[in-house]
Amino acid sequence: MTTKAVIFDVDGVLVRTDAMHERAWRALAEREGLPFPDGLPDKLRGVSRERSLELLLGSANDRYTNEQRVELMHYKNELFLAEVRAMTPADVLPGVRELIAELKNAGIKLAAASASRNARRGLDRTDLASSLDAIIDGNDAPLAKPNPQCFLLTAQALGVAPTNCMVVEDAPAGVDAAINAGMVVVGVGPCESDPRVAVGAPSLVEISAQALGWPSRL
Ligand code: B16
Ligand code: MG
Repeated sequence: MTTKAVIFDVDGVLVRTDAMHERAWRALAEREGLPFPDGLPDKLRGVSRERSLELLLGSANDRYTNEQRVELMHYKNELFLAEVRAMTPADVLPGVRELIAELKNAGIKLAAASASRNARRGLDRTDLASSLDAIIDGNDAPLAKPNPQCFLLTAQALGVAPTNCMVVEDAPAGVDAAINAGMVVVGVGPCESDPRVAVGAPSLVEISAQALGWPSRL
């Protein structure tokens, strides 16, 4: 198998929006008097807004009407967007720009695929969008990870077969989605030691084009 494209997840892989999502959900939990257990932030990675709310509410799910749930998600999203509007290129995660430069030099196509309906804004604010050949977000791909839709649409947009794509993910739901798309996975952060990933590392600082199989020409 020849890898011709690398598809990056967005929140928690390219930009620091994972921490922004966490702060917004935490603020909502405080407003509602709900617990926010230590393990919850990692469970919210890569899953849709609707599923995130269900996980946050837990046994309190039955206490809320559908309209109230919509208001809760709106409140969280507004808090999140306030942070996104203040993003700068400093919010790109360590190692990202270096790896993108190396992969571009090696002639690899690059893309971003995210469950987030807000993903494009963060990529624009950080100037990463212009480095990517395709961006697919939660508006383009309404079927949330672990459904492979976002990765399959990204491969299609790049004109590369799914089996020639490599995905970089920080969330188990995203690893599932990539595997369901028939793609090889690089796991970072919480997915570093996931047994399903081909390469794992704490962050992209530790990953070079060479480690992914390409000779670096830098
Ligand atoms: P939104 P990713 C995911 O993005 C986030 O990891 C997850 O925490 C969030 O709930 C989801 O996007 C939906 O985001 O509410 O902004 O549409 O990791 O797939 O880039
Ligand atoms: Mg992510």
